[in-house]
Amino acid sequence: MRKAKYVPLLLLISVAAATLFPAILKTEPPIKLVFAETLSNLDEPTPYFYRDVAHLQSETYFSFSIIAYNNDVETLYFKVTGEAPQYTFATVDLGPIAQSKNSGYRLLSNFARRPRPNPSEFVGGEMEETIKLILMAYRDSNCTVLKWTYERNAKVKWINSSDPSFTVVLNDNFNDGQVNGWKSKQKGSSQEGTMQISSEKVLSVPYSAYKSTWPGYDGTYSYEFYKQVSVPSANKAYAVINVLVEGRSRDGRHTNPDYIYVHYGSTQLACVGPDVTESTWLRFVVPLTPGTTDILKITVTTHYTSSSGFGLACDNYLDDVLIVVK
Ligand SMILES: [Ca+2]
Repeated sequence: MRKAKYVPLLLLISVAAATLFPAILKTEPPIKLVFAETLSNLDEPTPYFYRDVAHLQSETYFSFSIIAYNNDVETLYFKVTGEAPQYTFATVDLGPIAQSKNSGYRLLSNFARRPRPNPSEFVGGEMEETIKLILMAYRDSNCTVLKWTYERNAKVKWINSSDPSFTVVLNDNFNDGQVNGWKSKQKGSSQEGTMQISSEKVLSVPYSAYKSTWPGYDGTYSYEFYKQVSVPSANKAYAVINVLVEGRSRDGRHTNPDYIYVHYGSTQLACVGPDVTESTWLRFVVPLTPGTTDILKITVTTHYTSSSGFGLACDNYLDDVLIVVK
């Protein structure tokens, strides 16, 4: 009974506060863009993306997973591009987003490219640069009447894991034919298995760690590939993880890997998707907390399908997992 008395009073205070102090309410911009890769720090003004220059080709490509928001009162037509010294950005058409809706996760695949930075320009094996993503909202489907522009900066933190400033504390390249404690299981299941060794797809010859996954049913399921790691005390620590996913096909049907996430413990450090690029090595670089021991985990969420009762698996490969500290 006493509780019931207090509820209207609290409501009244909330309404009064909103009426008297509208400035304290968080105001949303008419349109905005967030990086899905950094969902854990969405409200940070400049989210960080990490890249490792070691063993990169002469040109490197960037893919971003974003969500675009339309907080306006009419449907708008969205485009996104970017700008930064040394970078070349594509302009991607995101299509219409209705009022008060968002685009959902969108993968800007190979959205930006940049010549490989020269490691001699790095200080202590690190280098930082700022990129700007520009979201544009138009009133018409031909994108001629621009209504809003929203800019969002992000930092790209480059490391050179081969730099003598860094100490390599883990190097799982699987080249001795051992899986080095990497395990796998279906998300939510207690049935744990070990990964296997493969020579089919490798980043460093002759072997990678591998797991073929098939849940037994058509539908969307997630599988986790993980290992407990110890990060020694240091000023900074990074993990570099290379992943290749490939869904199998038959009779025109295809099992489609959709998202890849990286977690350290319960913290999500990276997310790419939907419809992640298949059959190519994707490199994730994430910061770890020095002086901690926890589970380093890669999660792959896949749309599984079958044909004539034949389950089409997803093949998941892992190679050259590094942890470096300085
Ligand atoms: Ca290898």
